[in-house]
Amino acid sequence: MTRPTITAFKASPDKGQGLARDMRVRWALEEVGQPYDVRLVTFEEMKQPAHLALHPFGQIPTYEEGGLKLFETGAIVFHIATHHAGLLPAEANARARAIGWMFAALSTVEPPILELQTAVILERDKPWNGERLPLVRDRIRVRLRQLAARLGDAQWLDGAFSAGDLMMVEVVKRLNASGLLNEFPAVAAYVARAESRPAFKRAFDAQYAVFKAASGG
Ligand code: GTB
Repeated sequence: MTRPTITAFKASPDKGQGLARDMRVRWALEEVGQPYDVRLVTFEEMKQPAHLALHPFGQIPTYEEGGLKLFETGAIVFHIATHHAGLLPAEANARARAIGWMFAALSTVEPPILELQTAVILERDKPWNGERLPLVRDRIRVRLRQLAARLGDAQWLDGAFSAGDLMMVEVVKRLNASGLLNEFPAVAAYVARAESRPAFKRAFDAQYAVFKAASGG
């Protein structure tokens, strides 16, 4: 594989806490042992034609590899997982199920979590926010309860760690600040287990180094 280049925030609003979505791509690349380059972009640059040619919605991350230009973390992680060993099982049915978990993370579990972020950050001054927040939190609880039930005593969602777990953990760990994960110890332990993987740590450290360098540290 040609060495890929991804984009990430020059100044991530999370101050390097690994919440921006380039973490998903960095982590996948670290899991499969593929070195990569990072081009940092400002919010202004993300809305300029050069970046919009890579990402029609003016967001990060993007992924360039030879002639391939990709956006959307689901597509990028899937591409990495299909071109390297380590993130998807070889057996066809197990592979299909792992891909299913990637979709479940992005289309079933992530939407209410994004709603919560919207409610907390963008809608906090609305007069109806006090009524909306508990509804959204309950919608997330439903998903976390179902996820905990499926995990049971297992380490990962379906056999060995896969791109499905990577995506699910990336989605669920955005709840860290909400306190909701504490209500579901099996899910919290699942996230902690994933975060203790050496590849996760390398990815986290790499994106944190961007914040440290920018803040003079
Ligand atoms: N569905 C797309 C994908 O999965 O690739 C979503 C991409 C996306 O939302 N990108 C965000 C972005 O570029 C960064 S990750 N936003 C800028 C814009 O839309 O103008 C979202 C994000 C941003 C900041 C934090 N944070 O600071 O905690 C967490 C997550």
